[in-house]
Amino acid sequence: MSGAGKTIRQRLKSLEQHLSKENPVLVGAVNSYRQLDQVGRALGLLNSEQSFATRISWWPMISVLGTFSAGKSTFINHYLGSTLQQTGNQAVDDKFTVICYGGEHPSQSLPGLALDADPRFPFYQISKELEKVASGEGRRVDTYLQLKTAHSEQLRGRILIDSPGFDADSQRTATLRLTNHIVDLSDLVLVFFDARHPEPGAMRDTLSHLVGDTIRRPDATKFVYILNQMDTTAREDNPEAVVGAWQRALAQEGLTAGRFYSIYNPDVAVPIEDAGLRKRYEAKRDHDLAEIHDRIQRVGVERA
Ligand SMILES: Nc1nc2c(ncn2[C@@H]2O[C@H](COP(=O)(O)OP(=O)(O)OP(=O)(O)O)[C@@H](O)[C@H]2O)c(=O)[nH]1
Ligand SMILES: [Mg+2]
Repeated sequence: MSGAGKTIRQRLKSLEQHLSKENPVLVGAVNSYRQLDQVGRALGLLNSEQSFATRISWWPMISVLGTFSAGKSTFINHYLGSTLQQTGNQAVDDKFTVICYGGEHPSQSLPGLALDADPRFPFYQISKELEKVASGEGRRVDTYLQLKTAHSEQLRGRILIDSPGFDADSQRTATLRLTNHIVDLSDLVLVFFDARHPEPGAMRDTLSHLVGDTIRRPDATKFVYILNQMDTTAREDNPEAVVGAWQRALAQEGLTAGRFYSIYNPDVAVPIEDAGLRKRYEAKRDHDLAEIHDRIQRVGVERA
């Protein structure tokens, strides 16, 4: 595994090597952390095997959250241009998946322990945090997290996080803790909802947890709200009504600012027979999808 037995010095060295391939402007920052660590050790804030460098995310992070089967994984696959993530209507993924650039190598899957042991990722020693909120769960970090590498240029210099469908009622404390951790560290948070269930009832829990808590944040602008599967409204041709109901539900949770998008996935959408209607739907989708992709692309640049 990436370095369970490595010293912090070796870890920082390998952090530099990875950064030089993906995000060269940040290489110099590692040294600043070495200096800061010396100060931290002198003050007794760090022991010899700790580093401030492990307390931030070195990779700009984009996370995808939202309701069950809203199309989170399908969106990520489409963005990456590969079938990395499993999709389907049966709650297929019950883990958070950290997706990072794998260079020329074929995709690889690694257990959550790899993330727990690697300071390049924002889950370094997360098992300790899980243990704090839910005794015994720290050891089970593999059931909550996995790491995947993919050969996609879209991933160079950034990481994407796919998440299991959010359901506050049945969510374990450890999952909620991880969700908060991810939201805190993310540069951009895409919150997915499903146009098949735009009414408040189906998404109340998700709304109050994911949205209700976000409005008071100083970094509220990093949240983007996406109503997906808009193709399913074509049969009744009522996209405005569906979007309106959804936006009212968000407003009820106190959310009136932020970016709202409505899209559907070109790869899996129900075909729209009527040519005029199809054009209208495609135009709206392409416009919104382009803006979302642009936001994702900009994340890496803005950070650097
Ligand atoms: N019609 C239509 N179907 C979609 C769209 N996006 C995704 N789907 C389908 O919806 C189902 C769920 O998609 P996923 O991508 O697995 O959804 P998810 O949000 O990752 O689901 P969980 O990880 O289980 O929460 C799959 O059968 C997809 O093919 C869309 O825009 N339109
Ligand atoms: Mg999924």
